[in-house]
Amino acid sequence: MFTSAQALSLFPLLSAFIPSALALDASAMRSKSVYQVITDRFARNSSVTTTCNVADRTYCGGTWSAIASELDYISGMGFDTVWISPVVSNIGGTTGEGESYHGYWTLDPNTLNSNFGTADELRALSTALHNKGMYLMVDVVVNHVAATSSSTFTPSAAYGPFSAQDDFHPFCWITDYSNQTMVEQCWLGDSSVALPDLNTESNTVKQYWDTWITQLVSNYTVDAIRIDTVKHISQAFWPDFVNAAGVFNQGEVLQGDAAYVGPYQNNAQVNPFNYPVYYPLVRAFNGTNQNLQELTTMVSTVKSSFNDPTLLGSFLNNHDNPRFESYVADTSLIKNAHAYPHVSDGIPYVYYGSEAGFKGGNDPDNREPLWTTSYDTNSDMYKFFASLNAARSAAGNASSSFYTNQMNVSTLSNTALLVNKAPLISVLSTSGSSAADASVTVPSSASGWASNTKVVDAVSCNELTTDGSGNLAVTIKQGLPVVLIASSQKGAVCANGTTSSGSGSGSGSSSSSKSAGEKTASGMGLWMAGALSAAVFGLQALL
Ligand SMILES: *[C@@H]1O[C@H](CO)[C@@H](O)[C@H](O)[C@H]1NC(C)=O
Ligand SMILES: *[C@@H]1O[C@H](CO)[C@@H](O)[C@H](O)[C@H]1NC(C)=O
Ligand SMILES: *[C@@H]1O[C@H](CO)[C@@H](O)[C@H](O)[C@H]1NC(C)=O
Ligand SMILES: *[C@@H]1O[C@H](CO)[C@@H](O)[C@H](O)[C@H]1NC(C)=O
Ligand SMILES: *[C@@H]1O[C@H](CO)[C@@H](O)[C@H](O)[C@H]1NC(C)=O
Ligand SMILES: *[C@@H]1O[C@H](CO)[C@@H](O)[C@H](O)[C@H]1NC(C)=O
Ligand SMILES: CC(=O)N[C@H]1CO[C@H](CO)[C@@H](O)[C@@H]1O
Repeated sequence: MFTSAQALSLFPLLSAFIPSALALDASAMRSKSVYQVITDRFARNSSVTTTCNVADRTYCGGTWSAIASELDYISGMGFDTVWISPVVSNIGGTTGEGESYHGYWTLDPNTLNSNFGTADELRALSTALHNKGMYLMVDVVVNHVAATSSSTFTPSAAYGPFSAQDDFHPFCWITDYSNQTMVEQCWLGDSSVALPDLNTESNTVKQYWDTWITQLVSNYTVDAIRIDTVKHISQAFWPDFVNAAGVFNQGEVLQGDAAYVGPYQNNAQVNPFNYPVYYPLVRAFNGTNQNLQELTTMVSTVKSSFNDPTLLGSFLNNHDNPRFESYVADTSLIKNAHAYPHVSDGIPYVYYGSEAGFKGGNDPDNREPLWTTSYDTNSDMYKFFASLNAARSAAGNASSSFYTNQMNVSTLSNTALLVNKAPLISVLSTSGSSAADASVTVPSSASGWASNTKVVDAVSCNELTTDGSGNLAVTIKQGLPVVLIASSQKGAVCANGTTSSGSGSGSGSSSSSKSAGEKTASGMGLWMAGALSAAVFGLQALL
């Protein structure tokens, strides 16, 4: 988790006593695993007891301090980075689309959204994360502000820095998404809520945002940023902005076409979420025995379209799309689909509530309050995510090139996908939980495993051994995913040797979520020791 090389790389920052010593760069980010929350919906003070009805689209009371009080729930699953909603003040009142509880309707980027807390409370969340060896990712919106109507919108002091007409592109709705000029210069939104489009070609606007992001990152010791609506700003805007941020960025380019999305990484220096893989991924597991070809083809297309696919954001669910669980009820299909982002190239993102079995469809249904679940750490899916994070972390510990080596994906049968990201090798299945046992072979030529190699499945905790030629016979039971790593990692992925996620075998005891928590605690000890020695090294070098 904290190598001596990473410790050394922190030296210049620590020696200058800048609190942003933890900031994540691309290389550090590859080993992270992100849990996305909607600040308003993840946790609130227990003194607030009003009913949160998602259909109302109103503020339900979630705060930064309440997130800080539930970090063990997040780290207990093995996530180390928390993505929170945009933090700046939003338009008030009720619109035809409810209130600004999600944080995406900016009013004044110079002030914070007081519904979520104070500046001190945001800093306290950042500190609480860092004290646990975790990281803060903040969502930022720079494309637009918000107004209740396009016709009555007038720039004013209420918009903080953006009070001049020249700060905005003239009004027009985006009506043709194939016209990139229109996508960049016309407005998002509709007659209920218009999103006045900032003139990001103006030097005043551009300079403001570059300074703003530097200060935001510094004021709250932000470790990484998530950038909203990236494709709605010209590519030329981004390099200066992301350099001013100085931390890793993951950006929303909401498009499934890899040829369209690729240049945002290759030229604009934004690391997009992997929407090109998202759509085929959903379709691959959206029912039993779906065709896997579209997914395997897209993996190749992504490899040739992006400079570095290992820096893309991998996800199955988020706040903008119907939860996968709104399409599919089969628990095995759900597990296979969720496994993919963790066992493949890129940085895995899990949307809060996936561990709790939430199945909300389109916005606003997919923005359920989590407090109704009492933060259950014993659910099957909670333990499943702990297993996935442990497997990924163990693979990263076992091989220094795990995160940077590109995977190879192929089919082993009509219903079995081989995701080879050695030393983590997974067999994902579309056969569903009521399928009969099925046998497939992971060939030595793909895995690189020698004869008689012992491996363990991080999901079932079953041990398997390759044959005399290094080939591995794998039995897919109940359509569950199989996530394989060398048996030497068994202690790391299967403490107590019991199943961690209700597979067909093993006792399924509840101890594994506890052991995941314990692992995090001991990992923190190591992390503190690393930070301390880096600080001491920094001081010595200064003297
Ligand atoms: C909840 O509110 C009370 C009273 O304002 C405060 O003392 C407490 O710290 C709050 N807890 C959290 C988790 O925000
Ligand atoms: C694209 O949109 C811009 C801005 O609205 C407009 O000026 C231009 O005519 C459009 N181009 C085409 C080919 O429609
Ligand atoms: C950062 O803090 C400084 C000093 O308090 C303040 O002037 C500035 O507006 C803050 N910027 C942001 C983006 O929080
Ligand atoms: C998934 O399948 C359902 C039908 O079972 C369909 O309505 C839905 O559109 C599909 N979702 C996607 C993203 O393909
Ligand atoms: C994927 O295949 C390429 C070409 O055969 C190989 O160089 C690479 O190491 C493979 N990746 C993994 C993770 O095995
Ligand atoms: C990987 O190594 C880190 C740092 O030594 C440790 O905290 C973590 O528990 C390890 N992960 C696994 C799954 O063993
Ligand atoms: C060998 C081993 O890891 N044993 C542990 C199994 O889980 C229990 C409960 O969490 C621990 O107390 C044991 O130490």
